[in-house]
Amino acid sequence: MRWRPLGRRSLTGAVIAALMTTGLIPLAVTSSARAATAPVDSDRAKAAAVVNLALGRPATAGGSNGPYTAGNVTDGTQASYWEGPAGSFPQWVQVDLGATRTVDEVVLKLPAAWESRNQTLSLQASTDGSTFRTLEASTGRAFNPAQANTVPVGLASPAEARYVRVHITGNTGWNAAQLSELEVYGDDGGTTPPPTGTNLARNKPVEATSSVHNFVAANATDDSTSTYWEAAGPSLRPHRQARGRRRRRRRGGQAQPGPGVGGQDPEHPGAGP
Ligand SMILES: [Ca+2]
Repeated sequence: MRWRPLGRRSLTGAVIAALMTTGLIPLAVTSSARAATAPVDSDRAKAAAVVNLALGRPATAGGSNGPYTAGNVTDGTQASYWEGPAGSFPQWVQVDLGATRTVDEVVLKLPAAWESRNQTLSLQASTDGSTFRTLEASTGRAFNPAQANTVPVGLASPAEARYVRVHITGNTGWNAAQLSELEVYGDDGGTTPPPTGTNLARNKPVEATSSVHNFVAANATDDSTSTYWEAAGPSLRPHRQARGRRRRRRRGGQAQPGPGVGGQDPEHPGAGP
């Protein structure tokens, strides 16, 4: 049988498969493999959209009016709101997500029954809390009770952010900046807990003080009961020494002190300290 070279397509597939196996390229670059094994973007967006990364997270503002403090924008209650100092613009309110996340949508709310108004605002983001960049440029955003005073703002492209800030320069309905909820959606960073019963150690890195032959530590986390880890022999020596001393006592002999107690190793005379 004659050897036949692989066609270009087969060869490319083989190379990609080898690189994927060794982790040199991510799965995402192979569109056909991605379609077969990973959820498509729309599915991921739907799954991510149910997680409000800002809920319950610390919120701060440049200023507040009495009891209408910044924490009201992340308490999950649309009826409670933050309000900036009267007659003072611009104002800002921000949330700390606790870690840098990939954000793709921000939803702004005012109490659902309030009469309609426009607030001129921009969205900003930061990864360190001090340097902010613009996510969405300043524009008038319409809060309308017909839409439950809810304003979803889909980002033009996903952004890395730990701090998401709403910067407000005007409000047609009240002489102050106002916001009742600042919701942030995106990748939760894998913080969703795994299903109950998941073996968290499976295929994770593992170490041991020693091993013998191919009975390596990784055998303890490979999810196979037919492979096992075994420590190297020398680590068992103290037990063997103790057994030898017990035998000598039974024969009426005098046990010799072992290493570490001032004597010599009975198995290796001259090897003591
Ligand atoms: Ca609230």
